[in-house]
Amino acid sequence: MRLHTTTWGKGWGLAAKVLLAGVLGLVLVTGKAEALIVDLDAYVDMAIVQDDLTTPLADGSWVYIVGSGDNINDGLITFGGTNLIADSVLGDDVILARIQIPLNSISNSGTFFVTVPYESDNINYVYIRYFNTNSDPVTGMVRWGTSSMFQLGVTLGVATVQFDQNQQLAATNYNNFVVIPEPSSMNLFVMVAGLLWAMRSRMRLATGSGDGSDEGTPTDP
Ligand SMILES: [Ca+2]
Repeated sequence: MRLHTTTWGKGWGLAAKVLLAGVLGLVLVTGKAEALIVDLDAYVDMAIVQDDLTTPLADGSWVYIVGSGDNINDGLITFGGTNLIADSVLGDDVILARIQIPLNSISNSGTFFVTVPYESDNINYVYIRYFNTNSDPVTGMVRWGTSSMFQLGVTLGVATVQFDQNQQLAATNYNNFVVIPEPSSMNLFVMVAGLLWAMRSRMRLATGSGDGSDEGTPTDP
């Protein structure tokens, strides 16, 4: 009887191993079919300049690499009328990377070079958005601009885009940038504050239960 049980145990062990191998194989195969991650080599050759059209953007200035499914730059989210949110996209646009000049380039050159992985199934076009500021996050009155849209052509798993090939890029737009807290984090803050308040009240009730003088009337410290 004991021997019989052991044999069953071995059988199950083998079955489990075969099943696990099958599941792993399936995960590997489907994983390969789904994620077509491609490297984008993104750079500018000529300096991105300030609004005087001469001075390169200072070291530390922000450049966002933005992808899109279609060939339309859908722009930034506006807030309170004319304010813009730097870290925002609309439509099918996706921020692929945020970098600071002169990444992988020489100081005061107003240029950069960066390799950014992206999903080639969803992203067919790419552009850059650049700011004449090193403020993090980008806030206040800031000069900025965007490049043209460039279609991505993948060769041997790499797409290469030089963003200044049709024009010298200049930060000539001038807008006020704001940062608003995300609704989810605001809700979390209110919830945690509420929990702390409830715990404080409860602790006061527990400690004050001896004399019963000021139970349930929490006051500010
Ligand atoms: Ca788009």
